Amino acid sequence: MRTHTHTVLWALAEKDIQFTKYEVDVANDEHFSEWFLELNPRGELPVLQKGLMIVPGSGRILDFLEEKFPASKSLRLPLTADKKLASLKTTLDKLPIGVLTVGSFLHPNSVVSPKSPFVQPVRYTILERDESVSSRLRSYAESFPAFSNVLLKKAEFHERKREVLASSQYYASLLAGIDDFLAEVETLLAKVSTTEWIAGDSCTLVDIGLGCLLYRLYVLGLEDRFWTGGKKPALEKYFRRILPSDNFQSTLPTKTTLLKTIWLNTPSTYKAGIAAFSFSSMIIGSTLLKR
Ligand SMILES: N[C@@H](CCC(=O)N[C@@H](CS)C(=O)NCC(=O)O)C(=O)O
Repeated sequence: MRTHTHTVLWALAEKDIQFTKYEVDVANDEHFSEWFLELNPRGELPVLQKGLMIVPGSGRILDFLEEKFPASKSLRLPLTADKKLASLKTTLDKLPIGVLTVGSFLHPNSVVSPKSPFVQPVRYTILERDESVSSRLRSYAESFPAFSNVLLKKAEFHERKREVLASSQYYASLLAGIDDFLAEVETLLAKVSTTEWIAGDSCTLVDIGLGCLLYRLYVLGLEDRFWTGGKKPALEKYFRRILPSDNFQSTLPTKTTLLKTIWLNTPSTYKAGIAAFSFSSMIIGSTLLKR
């Protein structure tokens, strides 16, 4: 589940807006195909289409939903909310979640217990795909000249990103930056320990951004690094409260989807290993039956 898409799905659930979901096949670069680039030349998810309106980018989609569905529950911060919450939201929108994800695969020592679907073979495939993304972007730039500027800029970004991320020092400073941010969140949450959500009794866009960030850190296996074991008790309690809530749960991939993601992202060498393993257990099974 991609974090920016996750925020939009959660907002749609909170606002009870009906929609049809189209899952873009990122593993096969469908987000760099011509039809998708027509919707969002940046080749990024999510994109929302309503009639003739095309809205790319989670921030713009969330604003659009607030504006165009005034009858649905508002997710805006109440006017009386602590001013620090608005600046928290601005920081949340800027956090480099994709960079953090790839960094956690390159520097696995900070990771304690990665969750599904980020199991080892999938991490391997994502890293491999990330390594070749800039050269793929350069060839798409040639195939689709109308989008070449933005695709070439993206290619440069990914090259720089890999260079910087190779340094464990850089990655450590990224984690430290996130830790500082979460420490600020901890202070705010500790002040409002009696309310269900960060700005009172109703879910807001800050909760959605924060909840999706915490969920991503959790599936990457970074919760021990940041909040469990008494490191940030108010944050831990907040995340535990969000996780089972109905609207949040409705946005999570089902077990079948997760298994499909894992299978599609598992290199064939691993698959051969799994097949060989099941074949040998079948033989053992039939030998036992004969006895
Ligand atoms: N600013 C955009 C960022 C979206 C974004 O980075 N999406 C990621 C998935 S969470 C993506 O599409 N990555 C593919 C790529 O950048 O090539 C937003 O808020 O929606």
